Amino acid sequence: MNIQLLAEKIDTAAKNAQAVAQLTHSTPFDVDTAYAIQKASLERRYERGESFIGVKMGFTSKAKMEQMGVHDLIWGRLTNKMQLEQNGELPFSEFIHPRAEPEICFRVKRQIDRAITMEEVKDYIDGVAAAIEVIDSRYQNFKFSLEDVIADNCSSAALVIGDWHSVDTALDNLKMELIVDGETVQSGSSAAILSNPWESVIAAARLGEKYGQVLPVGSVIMAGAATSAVYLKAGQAVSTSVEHLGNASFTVA
Ligand code: OOG
Ligand code: MG
Repeated sequence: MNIQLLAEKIDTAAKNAQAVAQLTHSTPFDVDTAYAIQKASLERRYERGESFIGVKMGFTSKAKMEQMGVHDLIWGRLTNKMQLEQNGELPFSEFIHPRAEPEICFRVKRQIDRAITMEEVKDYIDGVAAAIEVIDSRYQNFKFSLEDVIADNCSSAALVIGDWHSVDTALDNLKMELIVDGETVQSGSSAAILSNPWESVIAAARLGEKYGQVLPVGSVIMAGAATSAVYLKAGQAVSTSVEHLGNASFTVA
């Protein structure tokens, strides 16, 4: 199997906003190979000048697992090109079928290069924030297997992060809403994220160690959506409101 060729295929689909058939339909591969394809596709982005800014965790809530029919924790890589400014614009034409979901984001204070425990996790993080993740599967009809979504960098497409708050903010049961044009379209609790979003940081450290992805100082960890994701349309105003953490917002251009 040619990992570089598969990486090129999925990277080109993302770059040109052109959906492709699931890679495993023509070339079956396992989860470790899927992460190797993800890594190789990200190398292509880095060669174009993008830089790594952190990781996103996926399928950390039941709502997401059920919506997408995939039941394993996954992780993908985020780059600076994906990050929108707070109240910035998402250029709709650069995506295939983008969806938004409400998340919580963590900022790394001390380099994470190994698995960490719940007792020490706050030594490694210096901020938490409300965030929105925009996902955009490069596969037709937004349908994929576990291996295909991992190879596709877990549908990572864009993100916006709100103001940073203290790590002492309790995160275990915060109301989280996704609001489109002033209407609440999704509502849930941060408890839906692995019972407690801090568990996502621990999972990110464990998977980072396993797959050789260091999280440098200042990088971010997106904890995964608490609710289902919602399709976007040009012209919409989108925001997430998280109890005690404020908002993150963008408009769809
Ligand atoms: C995969 C990404 C899942 C999350 O927060 O659970 C994810 C997808 O749903 O396309 O980002
Ligand atoms: Mg997500």
